[in-house]
Amino acid sequence: VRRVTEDLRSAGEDKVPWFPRKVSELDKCHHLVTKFDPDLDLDHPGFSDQAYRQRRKLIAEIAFQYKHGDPIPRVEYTAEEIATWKEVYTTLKSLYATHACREHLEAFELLERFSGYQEDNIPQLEDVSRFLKERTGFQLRPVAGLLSARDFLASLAFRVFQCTQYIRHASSPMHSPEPDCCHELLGHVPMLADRTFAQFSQDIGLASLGASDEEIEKLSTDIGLASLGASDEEIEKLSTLYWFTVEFGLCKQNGEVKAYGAGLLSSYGELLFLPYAVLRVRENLQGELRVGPQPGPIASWATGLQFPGAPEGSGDACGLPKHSLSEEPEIRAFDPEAAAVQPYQDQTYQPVYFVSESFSDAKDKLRGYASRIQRPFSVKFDPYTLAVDVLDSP
Ligand code: HBI
Ligand code: FE
Repeated sequence: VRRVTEDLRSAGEDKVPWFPRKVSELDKCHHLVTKFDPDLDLDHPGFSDQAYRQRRKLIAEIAFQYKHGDPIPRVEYTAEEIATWKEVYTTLKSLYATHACREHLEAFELLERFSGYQEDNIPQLEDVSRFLKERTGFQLRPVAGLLSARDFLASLAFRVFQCTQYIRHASSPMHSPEPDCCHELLGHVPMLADRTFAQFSQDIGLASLGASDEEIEKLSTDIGLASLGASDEEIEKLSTLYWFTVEFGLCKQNGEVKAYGAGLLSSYGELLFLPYAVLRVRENLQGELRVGPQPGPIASWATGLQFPGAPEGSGDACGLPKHSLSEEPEIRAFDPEAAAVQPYQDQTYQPVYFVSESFSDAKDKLRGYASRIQRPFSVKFDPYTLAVDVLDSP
């Protein structure tokens, strides 16, 4: 047994699944999840629209052909696609001043000035990628749809954001079951222009590299070794952590609660709902917290229509949507250990939100969490070569 143990120890990194060591190897990180694919998901708004599905295939082809280092091919969007973008852009933008965090607002302004963010123009990924490279070194690469968590997180380790290029179906401008360019460009991109947030995102990615498969996990337990590398379970926890921060995170700014999660910043209904959530739970939070706008009635279309699956007439006297799991959402102080195992919702509003004191506080807490993940090696990103150095742990 001891010899096996030593073999495993000395082999170290060889005993964990393949993971990219340099940015060009992201060409192999292309495993899609078909959960919300318009060809396969009967509930997808574009399922019975052949023209939409054809269009999606055309745009997907760009992602399938793409190799690291290529300029991202431009898409000439149709008038219908631009009309969808316009509706999403104008509705969401009307909420940003009061609901979005400072970092998002600042980057958004720059994107409008320099990178083609306008209501009548869908920005081109190549232009946006250049902007991000200058700001934080993040770059985009086109992806055809929802990517496996492993591949998606691995890309973040290299400061690469895998970005969809197609737009949601015209019949449902305010909701998309899968990521689309509205979600990426309006929700994610402005945040990735912030240095601290960029580092936070990369740290989640680095923590995910080399997560071992169950086989190895079992073997290592059998021979009495501590876990060899982050397991699939660890990947699941990191994705959940990603969900409650990068997708649905809140932060405190000047005594107010603001949104920084891309899922919130690209969902009109849920973003609008935020002040109500804060009002209801304010007493549970430390320190005096105000909400931006005075809450007024929420338009019924923003509650009922936003989520087609929601029961008819759900919502209370002033039109507040009720949550599917709990009557009231909870807002808790950000804690990576708790966020990593919190069940989440991908069909309706979140039952729980985590609020960070600041991005650097969130980043420090995440680093602490990542350092407690057992791995037989450590990884270090080399910004000159965009490669990951794998170091044996002492
Ligand atoms: N794929 N294209 C794409 N976009 C995402 O935002 C995304 C993904 N795959 C997984 C994922 N996000 C997260 O939910 C985590 O599982 C990492
Ligand atoms: Fe996202």
